[in-house]
Amino acid sequence: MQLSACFSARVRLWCPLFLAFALALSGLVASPVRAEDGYDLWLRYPPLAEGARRAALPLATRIVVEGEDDSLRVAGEELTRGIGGLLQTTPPVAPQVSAGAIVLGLASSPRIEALDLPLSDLGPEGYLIRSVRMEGQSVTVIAANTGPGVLYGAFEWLRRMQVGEPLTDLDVRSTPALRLRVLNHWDNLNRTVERGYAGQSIWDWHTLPGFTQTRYVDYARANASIGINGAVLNNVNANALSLTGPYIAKAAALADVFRPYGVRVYLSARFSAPVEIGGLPNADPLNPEVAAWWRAKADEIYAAIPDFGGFLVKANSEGQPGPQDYGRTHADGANMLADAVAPHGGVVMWRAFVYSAENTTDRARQAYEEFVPLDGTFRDNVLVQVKNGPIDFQPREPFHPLFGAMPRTPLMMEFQITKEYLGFATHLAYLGTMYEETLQSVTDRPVAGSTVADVVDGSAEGHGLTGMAGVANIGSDRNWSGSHFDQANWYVFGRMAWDPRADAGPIARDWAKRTFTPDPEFAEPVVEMMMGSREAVVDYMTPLGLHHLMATGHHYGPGPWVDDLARPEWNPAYYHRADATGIGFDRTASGSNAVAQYAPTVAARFADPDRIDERDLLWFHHVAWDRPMRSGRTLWDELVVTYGRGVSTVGDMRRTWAGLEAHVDARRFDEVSQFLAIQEQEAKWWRDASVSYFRTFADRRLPAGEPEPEHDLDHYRGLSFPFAPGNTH
Ligand code: GCW
Repeated sequence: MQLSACFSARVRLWCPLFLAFALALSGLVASPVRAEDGYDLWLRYPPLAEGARRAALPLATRIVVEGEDDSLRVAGEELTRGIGGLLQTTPPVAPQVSAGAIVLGLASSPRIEALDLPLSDLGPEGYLIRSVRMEGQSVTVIAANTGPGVLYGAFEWLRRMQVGEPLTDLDVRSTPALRLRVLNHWDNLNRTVERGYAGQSIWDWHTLPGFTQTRYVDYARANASIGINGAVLNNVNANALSLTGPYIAKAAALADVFRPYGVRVYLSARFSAPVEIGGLPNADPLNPEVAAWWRAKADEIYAAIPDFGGFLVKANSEGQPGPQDYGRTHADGANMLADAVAPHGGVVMWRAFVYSAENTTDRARQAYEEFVPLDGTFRDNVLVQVKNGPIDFQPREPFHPLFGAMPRTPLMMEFQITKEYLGFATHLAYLGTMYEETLQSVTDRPVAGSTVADVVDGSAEGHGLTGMAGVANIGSDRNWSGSHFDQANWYVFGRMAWDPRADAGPIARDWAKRTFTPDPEFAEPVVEMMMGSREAVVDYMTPLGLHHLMATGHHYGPGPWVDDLARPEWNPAYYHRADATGIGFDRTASGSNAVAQYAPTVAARFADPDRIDERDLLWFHHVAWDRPMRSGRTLWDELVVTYGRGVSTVGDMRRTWAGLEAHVDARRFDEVSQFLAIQEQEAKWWRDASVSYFRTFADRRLPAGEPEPEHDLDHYRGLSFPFAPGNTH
């Protein structure tokens, strides 16, 4: 096409495109702004508004990196990248201090020592950011005892700049409350991800160790930016091959990429590996040959990965092998592995998510019954990893009764970031409120007023070894998490692992500002939407303490009617116990008495239907359909109204988002809009199916104004989704 042709009317429409293309090719104009696809997560560095940019320029004139250290180097790189984007200028990296320099340094470096800063009690990962005079110049010092500490400080400085917080007169210090802040990837070696909704596994095992994608670096950057310092690479339903030489080499290649970012590699260990890949006749933890095999295996791993973190183990749970196969206890198994990694400084994270096919007691009681008698018998380098609630990552559970009940054992929190039970990646549910609810729950154990956070951070029971695990929602999708808003759940997990007393709201605000725009006209409504979003899911899926009502296997959609599965506790009907008299699981003294596993004060509140928070009512009580609720409605009416409230909240969320189009790039705006539309449909499906089903027991009318379900119960029961994602069994 000739340029002159552009002036003819016939081709006018195509010409702007052609001109842009031609100019871009000839280098006359910058290439168009890259479409926002979510890849950059919260580490987006678009230019600040002009006023803010000008105010910040004198505070970022150069970067001084004090010391030879890989973490300092990448901290400098991140500042260069961040300042380059936000302030549209590239500060030189130079050794001389000048006004407005940012000085990154280790406590041990002479120029930092000369400042006499209070660094000694920052520990290995804390940092200090201070506006000081150094060699006669006003500078910002970011200092720590280790490289990762400095990197965390650099990310905090960038965060402040992104969200528009002051950067002058700084005196910021922060230390993580927990030592292990780890992601658990439930990733299989064939790249499927158990309960993963974001594409394939991020780990391309086939091309490792020869090829390490830049995505691995960006993964490590993202983790470091929120303080995550560990990654368990493979599924807890583990394949023993992960522990063979070739796979150790692959894990080592990842560890090399992650090391500058302070992220250590861990592996899930299959308990029967000595049999499967070691050729031993059994995996009995008290068999000296088995213990020797694990010691040699640990030595082999540490030779390849000197800072290997240790093992995560799911044993004697849902068909996984374990010490009980040989009549031994969880402690026997954990201690044997702990002895293998102890000489190298490693840990064992032994999961308490156990329930047994033979045991007919209430599933909610089983972990407590198996683990409490073992308190005090675990090695010093073992943590027992406990899910937030006693069943299984439900939209709402009361806190797990093990918290506070094993004072001589470090208990590590396990949250699920991937939304197995909260609408997969399509439903918008910010989990910060759920994490906060659990962490701030009062256990009244070991002392009155103790909270779950006090137990997890070791302060209540005097443990130095502490941690929090999050089941990752990360995959090969361009936006990492399967949806833009699910990135917030990765983000808030990291932030709460650093500070388990943090509130969910400010973290949501930070995330929204960094991920989209700091403009409060966008951020405020979005934060409000996020803060109510998980409650909406609870309302439309499992209101008032109901739980485990999802369809079988994949857990996609409602299946409250399922009652024919092999094991009783796999059936939703086992959990809701609806009948002509009422609904709910009696876990008081007249029922399973699981309530007695809590501290007496807490148990007394949960056991009293008049005192318990109604959000947990049907978790602990079988309640008559006509029981009056605090609203004045009967239970049946309240149930139906609550389901409906969940659906209408999603409608509100859609309207909120629709009003924010001007603030968001087209692609992300549209993708979120489409997911919200799916969520509204599926919320209604949940509500309609559940109401249709439970009314067969309640045999009562719907409360006035509540619409009839769209279809009859048979319709909902007949739906089937054989290929719903995340179900890799
Ligand atoms: O929530 C259940 C999941 C399983 C998972 C198990 C666990 C890894 O449905 O897929 O297996 O929990 O936590 O071990």
